[in-house]
Amino acid sequence: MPREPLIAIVGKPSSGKSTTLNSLTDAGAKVGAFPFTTIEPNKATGYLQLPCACSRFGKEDLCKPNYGACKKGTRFVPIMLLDVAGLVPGAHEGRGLGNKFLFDLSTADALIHVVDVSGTTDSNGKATRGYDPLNDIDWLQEEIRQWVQGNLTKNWGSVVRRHTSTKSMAVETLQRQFSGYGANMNMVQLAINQYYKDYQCTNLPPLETWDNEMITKIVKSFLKIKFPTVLALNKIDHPDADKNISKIVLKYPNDKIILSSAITEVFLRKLAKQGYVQYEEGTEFVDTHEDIDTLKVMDEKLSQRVEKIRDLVLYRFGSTGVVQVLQAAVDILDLVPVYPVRNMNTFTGSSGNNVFRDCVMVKRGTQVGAVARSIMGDVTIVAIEGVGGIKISEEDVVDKGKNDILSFKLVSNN
Ligand SMILES: Nc1nc2c(ncn2[C@@H]2O[C@H](COP(=O)(O)OP(=O)(O)OP(=O)(O)O)[C@@H](O)[C@H]2O)c(=O)[nH]1
Ligand SMILES: [Mg+2]
Repeated sequence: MPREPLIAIVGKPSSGKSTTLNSLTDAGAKVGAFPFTTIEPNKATGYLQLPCACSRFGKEDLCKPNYGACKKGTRFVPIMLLDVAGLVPGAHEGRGLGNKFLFDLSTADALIHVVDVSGTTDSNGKATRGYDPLNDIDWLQEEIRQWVQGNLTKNWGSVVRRHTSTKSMAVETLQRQFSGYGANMNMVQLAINQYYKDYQCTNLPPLETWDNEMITKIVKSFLKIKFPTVLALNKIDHPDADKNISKIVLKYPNDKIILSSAITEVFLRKLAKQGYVQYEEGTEFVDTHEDIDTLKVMDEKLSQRVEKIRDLVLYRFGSTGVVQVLQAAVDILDLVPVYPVRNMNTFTGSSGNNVFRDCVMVKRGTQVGAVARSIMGDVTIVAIEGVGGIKISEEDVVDKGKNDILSFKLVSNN
């Protein structure tokens, strides 16, 4: 099976990264109102919610995934999340926890940048009041850019010498230099295309002539492809959040922005576990004893807190936002669920009656043949079938709801 997508949670100290991780998983990462609470990265599995293929065929009762879960036709697909140490201005030069943190996120497929919009922490994560988080987005991206660029240009002289002596193409040399970030040729080519788009040109100058300005441009375009980013504007439950949110949304009209209150999600999930409320994750619906009498009765203080959460977060913003943050990260990665099945009539696996046991997230537009190889490994595939036993060509591509239920016929199966 291809590895699950890895999404890293980044941001300055105390912005709420670990709380966001905890709100999406059962991680129990340490949370604290002081900078650098997290030093070693925390990894945990979050679940992306999406409509499952079983609901298209009325087979919800038979759907028992190998990984994750399916509840009444809503599939919970596992996604790996990584919560890393806080980043401060100057990190690429070693300030704060510096490069170690940056190294931890090199294998991530996308980033969730948690921004504290309450204005109660400064750029180093120290408690304050009235801080303007508007610039946090720029400096954090710049830190990552400078780190990647520093790695690229550290031995630039020898990179160029090797490039010329081996008569390499720019895409090959860049791929070698970016391989530490898991970059393959395809990704580097996408980054070069992104560069053409960003700087409105149609070809690259020879690599041996690149100056710092040119390298900066290439690195910026590479980062857009390597680390597509969702901005999670966190702590929206705080009274000072509103004005900061509007400023950020105005300054970054093209960014994927989600409003969140991670602390509220953690609290609601805890109350639900303790039996005080029934809470549908990611929604505005919280039922208490007054709605469902099997739920535990809350004391006055707890009732007031839940009422406040309803007023300040759920009714105003529609939800705590964290489930949407994860959804947005998958959206920017442009991933669609693909269900490999053994039997196209029953949608079962190799044994048993349960349907759609596997689900993998695949980049939209990937060719069906490539999907087959990434799932089955290096085997000879005789044919690929879709729903209704229709033969699908290896060159056909995967899209939302199209070519997403597949059966691979191997040589040994015949
Ligand atoms: N009001 C409010 N506070 C929050 C929210 N999320 C986190 N916090 C608080 O912010 C502080 C920092 O939270 P953490 O999750 O530890 O932050 P972090 O980004 O992981 O911090 P480092 O590990 O130090 O980089 C804690 O006191 C949290 O309770 C939120 O949605 N609203
Ligand atoms: Mg932390």
